[in-house]
Amino acid sequence: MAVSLTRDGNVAHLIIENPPVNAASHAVRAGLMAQLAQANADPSVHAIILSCAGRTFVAGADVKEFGQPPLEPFLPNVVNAIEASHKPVVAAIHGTALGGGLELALGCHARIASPDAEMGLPEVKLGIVPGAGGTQRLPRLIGVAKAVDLVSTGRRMSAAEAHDSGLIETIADGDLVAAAATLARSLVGTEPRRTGTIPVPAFDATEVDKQITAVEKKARGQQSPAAAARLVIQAAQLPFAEGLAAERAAFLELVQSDQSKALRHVFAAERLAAKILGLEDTKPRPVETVGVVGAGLMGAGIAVAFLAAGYTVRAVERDEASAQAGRERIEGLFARLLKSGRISEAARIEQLGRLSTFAERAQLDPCDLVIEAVFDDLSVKTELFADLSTIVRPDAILATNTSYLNPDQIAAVVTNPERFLGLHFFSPANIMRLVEVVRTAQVAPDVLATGLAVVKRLGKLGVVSGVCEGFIGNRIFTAYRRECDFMLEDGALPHEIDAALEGYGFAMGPYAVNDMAGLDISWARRKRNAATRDPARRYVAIADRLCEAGHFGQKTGKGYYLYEAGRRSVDPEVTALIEAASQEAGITRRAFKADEIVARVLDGIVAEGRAILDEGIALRPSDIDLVLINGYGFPAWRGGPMYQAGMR
Ligand code: 3H9
Repeated sequence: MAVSLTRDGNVAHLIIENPPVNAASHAVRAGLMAQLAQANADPSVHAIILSCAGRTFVAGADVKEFGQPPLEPFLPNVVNAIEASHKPVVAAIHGTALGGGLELALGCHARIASPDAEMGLPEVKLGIVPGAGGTQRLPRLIGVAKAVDLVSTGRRMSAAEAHDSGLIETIADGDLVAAAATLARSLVGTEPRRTGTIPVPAFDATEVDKQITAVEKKARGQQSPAAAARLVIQAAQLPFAEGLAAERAAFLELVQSDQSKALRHVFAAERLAAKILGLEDTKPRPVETVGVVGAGLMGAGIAVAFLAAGYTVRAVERDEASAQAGRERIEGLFARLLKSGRISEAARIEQLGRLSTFAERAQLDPCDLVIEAVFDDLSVKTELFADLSTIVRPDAILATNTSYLNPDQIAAVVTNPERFLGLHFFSPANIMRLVEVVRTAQVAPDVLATGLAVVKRLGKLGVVSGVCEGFIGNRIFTAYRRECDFMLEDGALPHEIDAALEGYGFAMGPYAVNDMAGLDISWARRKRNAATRDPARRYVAIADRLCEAGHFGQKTGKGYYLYEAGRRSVDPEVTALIEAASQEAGITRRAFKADEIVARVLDGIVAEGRAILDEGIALRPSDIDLVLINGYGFPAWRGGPMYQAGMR
């Protein structure tokens, strides 16, 4: 039975059991209605607790039911029935109360949570708005500004934040259900506090308008974040029942939208990415102590990511001064996290307490996993891994963070090469969610499984890639850039290409990205590869010309654009240089419309994506979608390039 009823004296206990995440499927909704009615009809019941079995409170509506004809009772009616109960109902929350799960809790008359519980309304991430009263009840408890933040970002609140903001009454000390029963008993005989009857606290309308403008800008074409935010404002403007009706109408409309379908594809793709044929029953190796070799920008970001996930980190640099500089870099990243409010001072101290920095590689000997982030050069890496092979246990895992080198060539120097794989992080590594887990030729199944498990514990998204130059992401990005450079030489200008792609929803156009990253890194690579380049292939020399003219990007104040006083503008010198390059190549320049630019880029990406699939480098089209969305700013609400191309 999806919902059972047990008794503890005069308290009835409704327990939802619908593994794996207690989604509010039809059986749960029907069970809740039936058991609630029974508890209310029984005169010996004076109060009710709602809790869940298993690892979490209800994590949301059942996404598998979206797109199917809805079956009664609908979730909003279940929440209304709980709210209307004349006996007090207490939600006992553990794990993650998300979406429809939090909406169920909002319908209860009091909420108590475990200290490690999290709560949120992540519907916008699925291209929808909450559909069971979330936008109308939440502001009544936590105020409009905070509710706008939560519904438009979909972020989760910790139990502590939920308590401070008034979302929950208590954090349980010890046994959650026992504490919930005590709370429920204390409410017996009092009038239930119905969230829908609480007035929305006064708020600063000008400030909230600004907040919504910022939400719209950040959404880059996605509808649901601003729609959810506006519904929160309506909670303050409309009678409760009308607000609920407006929310339901918006939910039903958005759930049918192309944006929601695309985002549901992304949701499913993320779960699928973790499922690797042949690894179903493979147990990952235990990893607690992690070595990071090289504490530059990338290494420091990687170290912070591991520390934040609870690992013990030993970072190694080549000498004392570099080790000290590395420590300072890591501390600097933590200082930034603290300043932006992403972590507390207590967490910063605790996490940094698990870091040691050294100038000797021998100090890596207790590590279960060592990942390198040193200069991307084959001889540097082979020397390092040959040495590491003699330092760590024979079963300790070794990983390279190389972007372009062939990991199988590095594996050749590793003793027990089956413990070697690639973990390709994206910069800044403590922020970017994507990690390509690179399947080397000899990697053991449990080592690959460990790579995926570690990435998951980091809170990141792992996508398995085979070995090829640039793996999935950089190889496709090279094709994408090639297409843009062809258009540059044929007649488009950098700001036109960037504007077209940003208009499509990309976080940033490729030339603005390149200016930020620096033009010199890829210039050095092109020079290294010049001798082996196929002379029959079209080659656009504009990037080389820019570098020769000292345009290395933002750091030199000029790249594809001019940077003055922190402002970016079109650089006439660059326009002249591009026009000269076209002339030199014998090309008569022509105008490009935004649509054509976008179509050319998408075609280029999809063609390379198909090649990558044919070669078995990516396991499925949806993995390519995830890489582009999470590593290269492709708009998630379009579902990814392969989804757009109909490969679903
Ligand atoms: C909503 O609530 C709308 C309402 O406002 C209005 C309604 C009228 N449904 O992620 P995991 C499955 S919208 C069905 O690997 P974790 C998932 O597919 C919803 N299934 O675990 C996977 O199955 P499988 C708002 C779901 O521990 C398994 O559970 N809620 C759902 O890393 C394990 O998932 C959300 O958006 C679902 N809602 O993370 C929450 N959720 O093993 C979305 C998960 O067959 N969920 N599954 O592949 C999450 O964020 C994470 O799953 C969670 C657990 C944090 C809960």
